[in-house]
Amino acid sequence: MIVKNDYNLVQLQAKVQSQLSQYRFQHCLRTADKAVELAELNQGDVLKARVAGLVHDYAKERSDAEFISVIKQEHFDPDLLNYGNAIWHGVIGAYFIKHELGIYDEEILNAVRNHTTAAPQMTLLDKIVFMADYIEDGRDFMNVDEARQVTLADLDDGVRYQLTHTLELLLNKKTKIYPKTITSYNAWVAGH
Ligand code: DGI
Ligand code: FE
Ligand code: FE
Repeated sequence: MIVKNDYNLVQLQAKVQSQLSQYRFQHCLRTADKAVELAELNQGDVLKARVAGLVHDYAKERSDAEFISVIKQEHFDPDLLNYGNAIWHGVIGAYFIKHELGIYDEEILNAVRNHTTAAPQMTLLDKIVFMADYIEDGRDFMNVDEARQVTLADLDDGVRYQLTHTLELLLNKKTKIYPKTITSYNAWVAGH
């Protein structure tokens, strides 16, 4: 078992790399770097930020069948079956990270679970990973520079920015929205 604060980052990187395409592995490395930067800026735990950033998309390239079998066998909320990889790779991804990478730190696992949908209540590490994923140096969506500026000035404003823009995107694409995405938006952005 990996002892807290005793992560073998070289070994961990190799394991993450073995599960991902080169393109997505590089995204994980950049997310880890950005998470460290945000942790330093916000007095967060730099090591946990690096580990969580590195592993956050660990399960992203698993097959739907593998996720479905874990949802059923491990008794996750069956409503998850109505969604897909976009939601599964974080929520169920934490299960793979725990059992395959031996990361038992619930703060890190929760940051992974919350990295796509955010959550009504977020820890500093949750926010760091949520935002690092969005603004890492390889991102090039429209307004990414504005997202970076807002986030570096105030992490909570960054969370609000991402929640607003992602919800807009999902609505425009008529994508099915996971309930937690809405409750996060309500908690962070919506007025009374
Ligand atoms: O895994 P990444 O691409 O690095 O980033 P991510 O995990 O933050 O987001 C993955 C995708 O999930 C992104 O295109 C936005 C989408 N998404 C966010 N909230 C929801 C969602 N998709 C669905 N179907 N429902 C949601 O509530
Ligand atoms: Fe992701
Ligand atoms: Fe990501």
